[in-house]
Amino acid sequence: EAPHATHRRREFTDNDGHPVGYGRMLRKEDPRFVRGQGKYVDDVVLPGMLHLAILRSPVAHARILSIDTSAAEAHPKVKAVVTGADLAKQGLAWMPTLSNDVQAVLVTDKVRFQGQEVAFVVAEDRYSARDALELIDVEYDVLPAVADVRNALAPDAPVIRDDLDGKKDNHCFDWETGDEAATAKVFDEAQVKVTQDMVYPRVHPAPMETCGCVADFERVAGKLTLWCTSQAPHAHRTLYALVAGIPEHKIRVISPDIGGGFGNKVPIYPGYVCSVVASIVTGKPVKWMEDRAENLISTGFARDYVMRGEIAATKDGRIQAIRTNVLADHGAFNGTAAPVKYPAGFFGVFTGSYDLDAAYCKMTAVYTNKAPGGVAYACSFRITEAVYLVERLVDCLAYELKMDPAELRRKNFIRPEQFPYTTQTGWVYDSGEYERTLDKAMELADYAGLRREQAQRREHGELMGIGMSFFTEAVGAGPRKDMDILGLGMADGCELRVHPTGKAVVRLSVQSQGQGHETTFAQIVAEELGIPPEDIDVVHGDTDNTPFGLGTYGSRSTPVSGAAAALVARKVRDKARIIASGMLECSIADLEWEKGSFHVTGDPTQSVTIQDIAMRAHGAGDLPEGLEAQICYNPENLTYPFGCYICVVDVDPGTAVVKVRKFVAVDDCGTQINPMIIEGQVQGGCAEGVGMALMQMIAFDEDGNCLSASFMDYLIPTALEVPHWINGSTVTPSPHHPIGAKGVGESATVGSPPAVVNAVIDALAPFGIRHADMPLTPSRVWDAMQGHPTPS
Ligand code: MCN
Ligand code: CUM
Repeated sequence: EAPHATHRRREFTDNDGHPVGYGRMLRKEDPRFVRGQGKYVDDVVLPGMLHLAILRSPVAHARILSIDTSAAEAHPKVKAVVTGADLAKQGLAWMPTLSNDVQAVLVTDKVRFQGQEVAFVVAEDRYSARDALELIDVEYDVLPAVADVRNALAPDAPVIRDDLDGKKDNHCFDWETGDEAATAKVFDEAQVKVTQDMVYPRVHPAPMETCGCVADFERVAGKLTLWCTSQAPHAHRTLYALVAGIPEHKIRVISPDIGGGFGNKVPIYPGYVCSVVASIVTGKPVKWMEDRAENLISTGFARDYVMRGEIAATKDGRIQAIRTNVLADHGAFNGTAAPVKYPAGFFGVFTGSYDLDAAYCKMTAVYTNKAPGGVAYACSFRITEAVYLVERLVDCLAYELKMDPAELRRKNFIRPEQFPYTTQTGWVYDSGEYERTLDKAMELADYAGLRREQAQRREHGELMGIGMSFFTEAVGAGPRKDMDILGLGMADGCELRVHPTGKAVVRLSVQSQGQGHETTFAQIVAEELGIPPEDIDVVHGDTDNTPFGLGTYGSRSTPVSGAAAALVARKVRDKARIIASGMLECSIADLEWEKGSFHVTGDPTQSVTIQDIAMRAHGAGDLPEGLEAQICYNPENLTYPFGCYICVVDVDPGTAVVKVRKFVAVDDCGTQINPMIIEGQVQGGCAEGVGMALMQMIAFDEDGNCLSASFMDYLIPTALEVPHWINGSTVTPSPHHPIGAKGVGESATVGSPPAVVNAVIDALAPFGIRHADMPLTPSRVWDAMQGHPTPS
């Protein structure tokens, strides 16, 4: 019996009795969340803390003639009132956006969207700060607004960005991908061509917690601490250093618990910068928290693409090419969050899951008098729009060919032996077994049975619809050679330290907003080291205590940071092996690893556990270092998760109300770390998809007034609008990811809207309708049933 055999490894199992680390483990963070013990930004209260409130423009487009702040300054509890002119004196009136544009922190010349930041007040309490906003007198010279993207390039359209040198129109950028000539040739010769215009309306992530921060600038130390609702604390810190000129080591960004991000918390908003300025000016900590209306009208929107899609095929349904022309509404400032080389995000994956001969996209992006942002809302960098386009087009083609949409998809899938597969727009899909996933979804939904039921119901005038979507996503940006945000390469660091008693701490550069990282990252390390997940602490969201990395969005945490966590654990295991060889007095080559312990090959009794090794690593003697490691992981490629969704709806013929009756989601995100969390992610995303497809739109009137500034108008789906979800999965590991995992956090928001819309259109087949635009509210569905095109 070896000296350490008394510490025999115990068999760690999860709640269902599965061995650690991967499996359905309950979330470690939930005990604090369900008890109301989460610590969010608004829970931060510092001695002497002041409160900031922002005055926002009531109109969408206007020159500022004058601002009178004297009455506000005279308010007894007001400490400071700051306007754009004040910021301009410090060179802080404008800040860079994530897309190399500039955005006004506070208006200096003119207002460019309703809700834009005009001035701020700092006061002793939140109420006084808000009261004092009423005392500021602003004279606006109102200008005509560009509220409809289709009018943005009209010759007489007012020029929104006259701040940009020589700007004479509202053109933002052009972008194209694919081979125009080759695609035109396929279209010229094709037997069947279908063209469909469609709009992906502007929507909003609307997380439960709005955006906000507490800025605390300590004058003596010259150090800024910023508690902030940030999905990317490290990237934000660097940008503050570059913009505000505060040395980077004197900035600490802390993202505490985040009450949902969904992309809303990727950009840097003027409110954060104002708070930093306010703390510097007053010498006190300053808190700013948006209210719901501010969040909905002024922060990162999503989508807003007007698309024309064309699909070419043979008569028997072989899809040959897809062509698309997009008019993209970027609002008043281009704040798109995507790697800088990708101004249209990853929209290039509009070729979907199909093996095409050619593809081409031409895009024109324009400025309008609407809030900036772009790409936020569980979008995988514009893949939502791409997947919607292709999955609607395929259904339109099925409609014209009178083919079953499921069979049309099956016929055109990229086949397993074609992976790695380079698409006609240059993306290299890593792995996929699409037909298996399709089969599983059809089986779970009883697709054949549903079609039979539908035929019977139609005989009685009932409107039942079955919709399918099959999506492929590209998630996990970098690699850093191709992908950066404002020069910061998209890679992630990770540090792992095993304490003497065998407990561990892993430090991440990504930031959870509800995805359960405290659980799943512990599980990744547990799987590699055999330390139980409950013994592994996950630290994130504090730039002073975590390694540099680009943060959580585009479902990149698992593909990038998850890989880093696995590799850093393997690095620690390699060190442990050296120590074990000393303890067991054998050569390294003679050691075998079994989760949690090393033993001498051929003699399992000669073994040491990872806990024994940890103690030894910190013990007396001449060992050079403890049991810890750090790495930075730069991914080789993106990962390409995929899935098949089937939605069943009933449309009330009398009221045009759509009821989602059944929804099957089969996802393939490669190796699964925690299937329970994956299901939760998918169910949440499907609910968002139902919201977008049926209920949600950030709408504007012709003067650019936002009509969706509250949850009375911007409808969030509740338990009443969503069905009981049926989840399934297949597992096709990523060949280049160390544990074969792909991202999943945005899959369902991407994949579900077309499934819902396809189902509604299928239900309306008796009316001869091929398309109607989201959101398919009762009035829009009713219009469609009367043969009227939907307004958009
Ligand atoms: N996971 C897993 N096995 C896999 C893939 C993922 O167990 N093969 C787990 C992960 O370990 C993680 C979760 O699923 O706990 C999501 O992982 P991943 O797909 O890597 O996505 P991220 O963690 O990077 O999360 C970002 C993604 C995005 S971009 C948006 S937007 C979104 C989403 O996550 N915002 C969310 N899901 C959200 N869920 C909540 N509750 N709140 C948000 O704001
Ligand atoms: Cu695009 S929403 Mo998410 O990437 O944070």
